Amino acid sequence: METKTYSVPGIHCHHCIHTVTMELSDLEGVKNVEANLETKLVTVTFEAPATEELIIDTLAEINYPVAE
Ligand SMILES: [Cu+2]
Repeated sequence: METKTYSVPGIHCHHCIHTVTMELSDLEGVKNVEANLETKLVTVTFEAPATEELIIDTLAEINYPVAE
């Protein structure tokens, strides 16, 4: 199990929080998602088959790309 935090500047409101949380939670292996509206940080706890690459790719696909 791994926990990583990503900066997602596209988060603007509670709808964004909901979307990001739902989409990442749907990934097999993702155990917990916490998205913070004020800091725009998304903390994800996951294990295989989920990977960091999959999480980053998923965020990009739903138009919430992770900041470099
Ligand atoms: Cu929003």
